[in-house]
Amino acid sequence: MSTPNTKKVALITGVTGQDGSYLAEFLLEKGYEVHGIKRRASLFNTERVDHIYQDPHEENVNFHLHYGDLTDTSNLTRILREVQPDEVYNLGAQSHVAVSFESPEYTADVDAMGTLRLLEAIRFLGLEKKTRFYQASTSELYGLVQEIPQKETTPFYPRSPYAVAKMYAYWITVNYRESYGMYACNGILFNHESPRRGETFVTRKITRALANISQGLEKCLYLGNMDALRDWGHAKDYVRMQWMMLQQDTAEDFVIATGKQISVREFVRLSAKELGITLRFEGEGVEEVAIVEAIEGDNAKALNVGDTIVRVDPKYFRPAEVETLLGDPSNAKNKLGWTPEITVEEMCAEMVQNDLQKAKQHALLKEHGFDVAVAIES
Ligand code: NDP
Ligand code: GDR
Repeated sequence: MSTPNTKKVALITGVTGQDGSYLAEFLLEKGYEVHGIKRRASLFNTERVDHIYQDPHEENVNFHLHYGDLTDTSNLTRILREVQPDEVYNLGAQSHVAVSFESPEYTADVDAMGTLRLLEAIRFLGLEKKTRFYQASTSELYGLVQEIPQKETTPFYPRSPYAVAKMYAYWITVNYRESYGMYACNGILFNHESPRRGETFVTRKITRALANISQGLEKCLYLGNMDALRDWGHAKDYVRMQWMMLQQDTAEDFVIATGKQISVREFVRLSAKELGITLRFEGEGVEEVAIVEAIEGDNAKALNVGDTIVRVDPKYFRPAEVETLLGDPSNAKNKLGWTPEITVEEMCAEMVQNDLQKAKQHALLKEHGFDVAVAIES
């Protein structure tokens, strides 16, 4: 006779992404049975979760992957029916703000309608009293900011197709909570990064490019708006909070942030410092450059004092920019006891060291005659 499953069951959309991978790890450690939805791709796309993969032929498997897509209602409904989750974390999204200007309709389909499809499938299956729902909302909702710092009550003013789509998702989550008594809530998360951050988001683009440049694999890093200010935290701290939000007596929306902000330029400076490089910034606007002023240690062996290693390329400017974001996490602190544990400096150092190790491996292969291509377009 088979024993009934007493473990809590979670379903994560976007499990192959940065947050999905950390959340899956976190929930497995808590003893959950974790199901994730992955998209079909022509190449393997499970790199971030390969280390927690469990062979389905083994016994006591707690991590399961299902093919699926947020644009596919019947697929989502079938997975929900099979999995019968206690908790759904909707992290799947076309999550790149700049790309949303290129693919606005697709972004709306996945980020806005995808959220509705999931909520409606939960309701259709009669799971609305059993299944708790977390929606990955975003500080991009504040866009053209109406108040500093931003908190749960600050009015929204989205500035991209991504943010507008996420605004629909935010309100449909609130609406299903109020209409059907579902435990459904929004985490309004400010930017959070890690060594697993996608390579085209600005922090990872910086740490990766500077590491490559330090080893002679690239010549120059091209950026857009270096004046942009962000409140950057670490993804590990933020997924913990996603789980906490689903463990309360009543569902509520929370801002998750560090309460500190720095500019993109400052993040470049911090990353360079971790490599032993002191940078001098010169010029303004599209003429701005960063020049190597001093080198310490032996990490930046491919560089010389006077080299220009950062320039501006206007192609990275956005049609509408979000210039400044700074969150007020006091509600999360007071009601849930959550505070971030990792500072932006520590996070930056971790990201640089991770990319430096990869760059050194590439450089070594190159030195020994192996032709390794380093993708640099971002
Ligand atoms: P990532 O871009 O790293 O991950 C996004 C995930 O969504 C990936 O697993 C991706 O799959 C998946 N996905 C994309 N399109 C679809 C689709 N059509 N159907 C199903 N899955 C899809 O994002 P993050 O992990 O950084 O962010 C997680 C969530 O939190 C996102 O919703 C994002 O918008 C939101 N958010 C992120 C913040 C941040 O700073 N990181 C801040 C605030 C909100 P694949 O791997 O195949 O591409
Ligand atoms: P963001 O993150 O748009 O805040 O969205 P991103 O790292 O892409 O940009 C942050 C800021 O840096 C400026 N910037 C550049 N950005 C990129 N990507 N590439 C560049 O070359 C560059 N140069 C300057 C941008 O203009 C911007 O001001 C992230 C995503 O994770 C969203 O899914 C999430 O909702 C928000 O954070 C909170």
